[in-house]
Amino acid sequence: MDIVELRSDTFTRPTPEMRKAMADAELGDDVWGEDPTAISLQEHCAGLFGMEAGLFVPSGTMGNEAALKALTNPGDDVIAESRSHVVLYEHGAPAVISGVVLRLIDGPNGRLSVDAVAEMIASANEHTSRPTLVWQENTHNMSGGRVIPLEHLAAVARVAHEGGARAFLDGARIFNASVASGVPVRAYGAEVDALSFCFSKGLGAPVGSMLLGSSEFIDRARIVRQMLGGGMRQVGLLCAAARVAVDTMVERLAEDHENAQVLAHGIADALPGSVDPAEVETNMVFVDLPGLDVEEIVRSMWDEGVRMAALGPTRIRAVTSKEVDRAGIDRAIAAFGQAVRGSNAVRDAAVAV
Ligand code: TLP
Repeated sequence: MDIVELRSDTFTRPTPEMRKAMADAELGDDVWGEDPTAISLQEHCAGLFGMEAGLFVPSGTMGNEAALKALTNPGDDVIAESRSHVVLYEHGAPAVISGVVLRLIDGPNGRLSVDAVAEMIASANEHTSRPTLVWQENTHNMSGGRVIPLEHLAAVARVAHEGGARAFLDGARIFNASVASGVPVRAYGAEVDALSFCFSKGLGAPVGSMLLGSSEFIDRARIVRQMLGGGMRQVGLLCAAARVAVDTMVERLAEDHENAQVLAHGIADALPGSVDPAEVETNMVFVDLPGLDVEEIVRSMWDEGVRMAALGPTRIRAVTSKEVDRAGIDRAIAAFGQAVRGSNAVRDAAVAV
């Protein structure tokens, strides 16, 4: 049975063109700064985002953590939205690696309130510590892959800068944001001091992320990457696939966004109120199932070859990617409908009526 993989866009596998580029890549020792394929990718990506320099890192998590350490000193405060990846999914690394304190703000749709950030920075005095970094995420994963509009991102960065703090962007899926909004990635890059993005999600490369910023920042980040064991030798092998990803896989993200829309509508038809398709802006569909047995529904879909991820007791996440075509989406909708109709809770409710 073909699997319809919707747990994450991290499941994407490299294209034949990526494998060929890997086989043909010109290589050197990147810890010595001599891998031509890595150098060329870093320069190319810096150019795309209008930044001075770039650094290839093994993962989005390492990119985030190396950036944090390069941009802060131990004891600093960092403002972040409370459901950001850096807050929820990096196992306390900001505290362990950088010794920073995350100051959290709940942001509807992943957006930090400009006023809340300004107030947090302004209230610093000799008694309260001063935030030195403001962290944004675009698209914002845990709010359902929502796009942070450029003007909002810029307004948050502006109050950070006015308060003497720097602005960072976790742009793991910045190309999804760009394709969905029509805003070039360069425009996002212009608003922040540094950013990271991933090759290994919707863009389909097997491994890797890019850190971008000033040359001074990248020099510091390179040392942190080494400290974390992320200095890799003939890394051009991976950079070659990443280059194919940025060169050929960006525009097709629109297809993933369309598929997410179709999926959201299908799920909303099967179970009205569980998802609002108007809130699906990119490749993620969050489905709310209060009162239903989420584990049972996920298992039932799994038996039909459809994989979605349970996000806690009442919610499911489905992420579209190049691994799933329209026929796969149709199968996912059918499997969801069947799972919900077969769910104990729905059956019990029907009996009660
Ligand atoms: N996100 C993964 C999981 O870790 C949750 C996923 O399946 O969505 N920033 C953001 C916004 C991310 O969504 C992720 C991965 C990362 C950073 C980390 O990237 P990796 O997995 O390369 O360390």
